[in-house]
Amino acid sequence: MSLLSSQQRQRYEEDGYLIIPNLLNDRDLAPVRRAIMRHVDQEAKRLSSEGEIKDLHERLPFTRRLKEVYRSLNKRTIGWNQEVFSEEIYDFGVHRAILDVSEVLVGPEIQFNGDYWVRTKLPGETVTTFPWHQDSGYYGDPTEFHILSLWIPLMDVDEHNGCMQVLPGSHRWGLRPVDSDDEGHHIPTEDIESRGEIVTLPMKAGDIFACHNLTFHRSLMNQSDDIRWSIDLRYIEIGRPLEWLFKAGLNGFIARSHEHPETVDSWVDWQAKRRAAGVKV
Ligand SMILES: O=C(O)CCC(=O)C(=O)O
Repeated sequence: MSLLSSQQRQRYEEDGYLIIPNLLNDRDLAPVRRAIMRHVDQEAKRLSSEGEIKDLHERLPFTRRLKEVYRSLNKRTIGWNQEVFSEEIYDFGVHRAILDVSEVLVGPEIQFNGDYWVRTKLPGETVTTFPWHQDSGYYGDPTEFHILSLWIPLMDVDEHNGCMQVLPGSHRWGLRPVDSDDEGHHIPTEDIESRGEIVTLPMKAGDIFACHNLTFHRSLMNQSDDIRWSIDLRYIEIGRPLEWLFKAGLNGFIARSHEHPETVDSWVDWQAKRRAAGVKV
């Protein structure tokens, strides 16, 4: 039986997004949190050995440690990709429930496109407060085809700690022109808010926000005291061109194929593909 009802699939097609409640549990999310904490620990140790910070803040929890490690530094990042490249992320990318959802929305032949990001959304930070955008607005030309983005919070999110907002149906507006702001965000050149109704998306850890690559969405500022962690994954049909990601060292892997199951990539295969793109793994 499919994980999504035909009504949910229809809603995704009509609105360009779908909230899938309660798809994952804490055990599913734990390995992603572990990969993140490992990198936070490496960052703290590196900064300490370079004399940039005095305290490793080792006792602080997932929701606080990076904030304290970065407190005195002017560190800014829109997210982590290679930093958390690991078997945990591979396993999460091929998580059965995630691939079952992707199969309903993308089709049975699925690539994980490598453009995944852990968002280190620190309190009050502007660089991780993403203004209205279509994911394709970041890609430029080569995205005439459907890319499914799955945005997965690692904690409960609401308006206070920086949840997502969406303009339903905006995936039917085509790819709108963009400009860059001072933070490197790609922002629309027109007033797109006046064209649609803003829907705010509070979510629980374990819920998934599925979003079409042309759907306008944004994330609110994190006004809480804790870090708002999330991960976003992207899936496309096998056979769609991915050279533009390969050039950026963000190549992915074949995640599921009913037609040619022998072509599905293992963790070792994915590492080899990243190496072939010139990335140190
Ligand atoms: O995580 C966020 O705050 C926003 C991420 C986002 O908009 C995206 O990945 O397209």
